[in-house]
Amino acid sequence: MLSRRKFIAASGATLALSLVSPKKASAQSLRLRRDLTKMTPDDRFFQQYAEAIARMHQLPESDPRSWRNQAIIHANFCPHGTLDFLQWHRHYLTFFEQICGQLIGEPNFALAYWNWSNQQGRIPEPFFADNPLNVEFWNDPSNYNSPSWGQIDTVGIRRLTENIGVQNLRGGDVFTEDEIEQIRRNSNFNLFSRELEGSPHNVGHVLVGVTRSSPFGHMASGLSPLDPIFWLHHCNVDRIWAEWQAAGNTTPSISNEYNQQFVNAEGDLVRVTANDTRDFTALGFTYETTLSDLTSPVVLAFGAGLDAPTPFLSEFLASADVGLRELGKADNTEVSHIDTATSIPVQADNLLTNLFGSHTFRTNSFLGTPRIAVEGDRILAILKNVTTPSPTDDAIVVEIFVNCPYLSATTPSDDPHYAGTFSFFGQHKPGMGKPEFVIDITNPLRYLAEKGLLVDNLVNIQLMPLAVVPEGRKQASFKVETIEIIRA
Ligand SMILES: [Cu+2]
Repeated sequence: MLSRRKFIAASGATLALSLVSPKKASAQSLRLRRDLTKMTPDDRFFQQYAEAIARMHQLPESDPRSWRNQAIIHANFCPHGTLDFLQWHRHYLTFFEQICGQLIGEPNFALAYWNWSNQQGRIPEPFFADNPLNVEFWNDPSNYNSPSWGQIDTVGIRRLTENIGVQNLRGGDVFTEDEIEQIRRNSNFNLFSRELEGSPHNVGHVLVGVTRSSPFGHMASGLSPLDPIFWLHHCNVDRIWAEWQAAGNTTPSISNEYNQQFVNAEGDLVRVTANDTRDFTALGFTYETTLSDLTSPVVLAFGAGLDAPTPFLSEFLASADVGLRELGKADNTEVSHIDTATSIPVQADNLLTNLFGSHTFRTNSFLGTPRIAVEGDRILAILKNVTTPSPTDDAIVVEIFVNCPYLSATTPSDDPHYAGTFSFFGQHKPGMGKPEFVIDITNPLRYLAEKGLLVDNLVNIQLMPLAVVPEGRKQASFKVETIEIIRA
């Protein structure tokens, strides 16, 4: 199989070109969010965060900053499956971070990001010790009836242990650095946001929260913020968005207003908008990984047979937003069930031509320095109008394969026909449209093309829903009504 990770270093690797860099405040004045998985157990962060959680538990029920009230904000207002998913959660994290800082008297207190790509996606040791970071330490019952999630009854447990990380579980390959990098390469915000949400974000909630049997752990529900790891899980989602932004990609304007949803460090309700989040340094924080300047971009090339581009970098910048092109679309009426493959054939025009075209994209994830890169075009499957399982039956991961003649529930995810995985999380809000999921199918298509198996331009998208734990609820069913194949 081709390795898209192998890159050919460009000729004339260092190009002296000054680029427009995103607005940057001085790094010292910003709260610096660091990688949780690289901290030693005696890092000050653990003690500060534990103290903040303890203080929030001590606040009276009437204080909107209490641990439970902060979690209820999520159950009442969080948007999932919408295009302000990232913006809403960025506000949510930032106000929470300021509340923590206020309560412990450390205004520079910064959250940390749980980098699932590191250490097989394990949670560090202090989260299992006898202290406020351990979800079992409090054992808060959720017991809440939410307008969008219905009755939530979860308890303080997690499926992960000190030795089992999310990458060790079925569906866990969405957390590898290769997969995250693939998501960051979407220069289109909608595709980027949906892939980030549906795959590592949703799968993370489900794999952490779905335990052997009901009641599940908090992370599987709308009251997931009752688990201290929630905030650091979302911080990692936010970090990936910040890196995508720092590389020069554009988040479109979304006019949503969030009035009286969040409270500030003093506990006062605030009025904010989705667009307020686009410049994260204006919100007072940054990440270790977004600090580098856009001063020495290097051109890299990805994919078989690609040479690094020779024209001037400015031309690549101008063309970095590759046009999206629909190659094919199909409707489906078949309902999907656990352990059973659903196959949806889509006729895609000019598949081979598009599979071996190329375009540039922006990334800052190599050695921490922003780069312009060229790669072979990618083909994405967009699963549209998805009728979701009921909230009590959605403890599943859905693996996607392409043109696999022998697909069964035991086909492993390192099979060359495997494309990606998504889960359902929080897409039940009344009146909300049916969610969409974005799956990158380039790798299996390139494998098939190399084997000469793509002659008739037929892309057979196969869904394999799997119960997260065998003891979990197994009756989940859902329907993907439309599939679109696009070139990105
Ligand atoms: Cu979430």
